[in-house]
Amino acid sequence: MTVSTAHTYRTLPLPDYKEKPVEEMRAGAKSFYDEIRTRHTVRDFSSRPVPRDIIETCIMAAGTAPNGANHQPWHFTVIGDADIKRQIREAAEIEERAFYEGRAGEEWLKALAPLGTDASKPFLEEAPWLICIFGERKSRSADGVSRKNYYVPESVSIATGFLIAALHRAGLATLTHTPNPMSFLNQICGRDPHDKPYILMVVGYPKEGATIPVHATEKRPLSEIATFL
Ligand code: IYR
Repeated sequence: MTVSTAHTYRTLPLPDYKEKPVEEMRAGAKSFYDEIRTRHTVRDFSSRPVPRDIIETCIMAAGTAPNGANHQPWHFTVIGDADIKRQIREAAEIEERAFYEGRAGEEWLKALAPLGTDASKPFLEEAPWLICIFGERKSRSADGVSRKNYYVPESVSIATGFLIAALHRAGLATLTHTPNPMSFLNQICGRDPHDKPYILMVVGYPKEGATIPVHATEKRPLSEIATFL
């Protein structure tokens, strides 16, 4: 079988890598850790507005994530409109009620007990921005031809990590919300039924007096999460 490649393979010199002295590397690693460890998932959001351009820049950061075949199989639908947020809250709470009233099963509900979550999701209306993150199972190449995407869950998850880190760096709080199932988001966001909603990211300032569960601050030690061979 002959495989024809639509694109020629071209290269350019690594454009922006700059080696750092080891001490600077160490300091860089430490300062990133010190910054990211101050990120906490927040569930009490203020309704104070957040400028749209900050969200746009954070999404551009997410869009640089490594991904399958560089198809960039993601789409971020950003919702600031109060009416659409209300629709999302209503639809999400229907699913959440079914979840907490039994669909989750006993073991799952027991695992969630230390987080204190329940079916009520006021933050879906209170936070200034909701970002619905979709994975595109198919997309279009530059010449408009439909093509399959690869490693969609991995790509979307990595981009989501970048997005959370970018929003945190900007000084914003986030909640990685996952109503289950969340296919109602395709309809509300006007996305193709092939697109899969992965996460509904809630973004804004924490409400004054916001709290977090102690359980969420208990991080496993390095010796447990890493093995060096
Ligand atoms: N989607 C539900 C339940 C939930 C599930 C897990 I796993 C969490 O870490 C947190 C919540 C909700 O948002 O309440």
